[in-house]
Amino acid sequence: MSTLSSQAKKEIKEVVLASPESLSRFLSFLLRHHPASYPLHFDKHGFVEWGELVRAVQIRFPEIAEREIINVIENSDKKRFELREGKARATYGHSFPVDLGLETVEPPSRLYHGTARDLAQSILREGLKPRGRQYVHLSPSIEEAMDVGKRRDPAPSIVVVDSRAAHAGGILFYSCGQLFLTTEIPPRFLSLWEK
Ligand code: HQG
Repeated sequence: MSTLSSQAKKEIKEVVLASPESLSRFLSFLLRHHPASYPLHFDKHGFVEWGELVRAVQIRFPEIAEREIINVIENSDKKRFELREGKARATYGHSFPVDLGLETVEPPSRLYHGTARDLAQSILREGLKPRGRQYVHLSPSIEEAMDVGKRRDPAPSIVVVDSRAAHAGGILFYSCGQLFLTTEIPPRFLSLWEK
C-alpha cells in the first residue's frame, strides 16, 4: 500500500503537471485572460514584467525554473508568447482589450475558420463573432483551420471567409504571425467548405 504523505502526493502531482504543455496552457491563462486571482500588472500592450510573471507561474508550479518558462516561450510552435525587453505577453487570444500594435493588411482572398459542427449554422446565420475574445481568429489554410476546429470537434466544420470582399466592404484585417485577426465578419461573407 502507498504510504505517501498528502504533501508528497501534492508535490508529485505538481511535477507531473508542469509539462511544457501544461505550462503553456497556464501561460495562456495568465497572459490572455488576466485572472484577478494572480498578482499581474499589464501595460496597455498586454505586457507584464518578466519577474512578476515568473513569480505568478511559481505560485502554480513551485518547482519550475525560469529557464523552463523561457523554453516554453521560445519553443511554442504557434509563437503564442513573446519576451521582449524584460517583459512578456501573449501574441494573440486575449479576452481583455490590449493594443497589440498590429498592422492592418490586405488579406488573402479566402481565410478559414475551424469550428464545431454544431456551431456552424449559427455562425452562417449570425456571422463570426469574437465571443469571449478581443478578436475573431482566422487561418490562412484549410489544414490549419482543421487543427483549430479539432480542439472542439473531431470532424470540424470549416467556415470560408470571402476576405477579399469583406476587406473591400471596409472590414479591417490584422496580420498576427500565421493568423489573421478581425473584429467580426457578417454572414454575407461566409460560406461552408464542402469536402
Ligand atoms: C465560435 C487557439 C456560434 C467560434 C486557436 C469558436 C485559435 C460562434 C468559438 C485561437 C459564433 C470561440 C482562437 C456564432 C463564433 N455562433 N459560435 N455566431 N461566432 N463562434 O476559442 O477561433 O492553440 O475564442 O467558431 O488555435 O476557436 O490556444 O476561438 O468555436 O487560433 O494558441 O465561438 O485560439 O490558439 O472560441 O480559437 P475561441 P477559436 P491556441
